[in-house]
Amino acid sequence: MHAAPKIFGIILAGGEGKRLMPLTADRAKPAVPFGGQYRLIDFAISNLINSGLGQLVVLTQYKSHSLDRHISQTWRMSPLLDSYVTSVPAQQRLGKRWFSGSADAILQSLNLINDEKPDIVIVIGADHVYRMDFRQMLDSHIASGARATVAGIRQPLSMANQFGVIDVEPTDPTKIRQFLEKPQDATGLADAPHEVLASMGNYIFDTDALIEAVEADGEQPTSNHDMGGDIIPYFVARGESGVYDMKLNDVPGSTDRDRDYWRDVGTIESFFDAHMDLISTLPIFNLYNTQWPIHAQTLNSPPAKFVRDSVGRIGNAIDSIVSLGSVLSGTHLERSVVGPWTLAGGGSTITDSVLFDHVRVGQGARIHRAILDKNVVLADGATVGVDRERDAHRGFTITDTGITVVGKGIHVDA
Ligand code: ADQ
Repeated sequence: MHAAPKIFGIILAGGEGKRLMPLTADRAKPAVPFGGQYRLIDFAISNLINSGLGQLVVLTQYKSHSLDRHISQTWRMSPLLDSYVTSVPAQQRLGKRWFSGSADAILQSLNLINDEKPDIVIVIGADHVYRMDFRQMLDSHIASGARATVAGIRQPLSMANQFGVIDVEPTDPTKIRQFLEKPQDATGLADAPHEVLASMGNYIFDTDALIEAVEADGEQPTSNHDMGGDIIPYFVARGESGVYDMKLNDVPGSTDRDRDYWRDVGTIESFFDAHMDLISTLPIFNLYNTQWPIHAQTLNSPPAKFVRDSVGRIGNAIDSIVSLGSVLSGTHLERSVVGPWTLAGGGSTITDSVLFDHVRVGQGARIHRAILDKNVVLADGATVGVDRERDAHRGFTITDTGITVVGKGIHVDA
């Protein structure tokens, strides 16, 4: 019997997340809060840990302070079990510069791989909401003999320009024939013309192959040094790339509704929609699957509380998530997600909204179809998402579908 391969995990967490502004004004995209008590990166790390992988590094660069703090507070692992998650900033080993792309981030971090000497390296992104058992992808990588394997999932053709699009070899569906990064004119699949097989941005490499590829890429002055745009096409051109179809992935405890769930929450719209998926009565993504837990920071906080206010108005929540430490006093909350330590006062109404932590909502305030970042304060009687013109005039971000976003710490007057 062969010894199990030694595996090393790299989580790419250096993206700016421009399309999530203003939520990324002050923090890296993987550190953006999600679902009340999580941060986006918790999904990637939980999936790796639940897959039995424990040697993990997170490559950071852009506004990484809150991400670093979150990783050290939430993901301290046991040195006794030889498990760790550490965050590693751009190390400027190859000159005084930051990472110029995700492949450059790996090139600059090759010392980490050389120290661990793994057989296989898993490289994944940090900003998706999903469950995935990477052991199953690993089995497929080993069985196919590919030197690089890309995880693929079906997505609407209309979104093809946001993804790497995989064209599988007709005679061998475990091999990639062509890979196009964010094509403008993709064609649909033969059996589903309105869908494409999209790269999930999750890859498995034989270690020597990854080192060879990022070193060769580093010598190319015209390269963007991008995993999707440069490294995967390098393996495809050499006929060495495999594909793992996510529909084969069977995560313990998944329901029929959330088995195929995977959301790139890179835009305000998709971020908002993914929250709404959590709170539907039969959740489209089930946070309550104890067989494949998504771990979050342990909060040393009292429970959430719902009370009448001083004049007897009822505080209640319907079809909502309310995190620890929050108090709704005479507040009506519906179809919303509320982060930790948020306080809402009597006669206020919050509908179809996402509130991060430490938000203060004054008496009689009204919030509708809005995202409120940490430490936002609404004065008594203030509104957000009710009068779009006024919101725009106050400098809030408003999306095409009318979601109002209020940035961190802003005070909203009546
Ligand atoms: P994108 O998400 O557009 O497409 P990218 O912006 O490179 O690609 O982000 C991928 C991951 O790498 C993210 O987690 C990001 O934070 C991180 N990252 C980006 N630049 C980095 C850097 N310089 N240092 C460290 N980390 C960095 C990718 C693939 C597509 C695929 C989609 C799936 O390129 O082929 O379809 O992901 O969403």
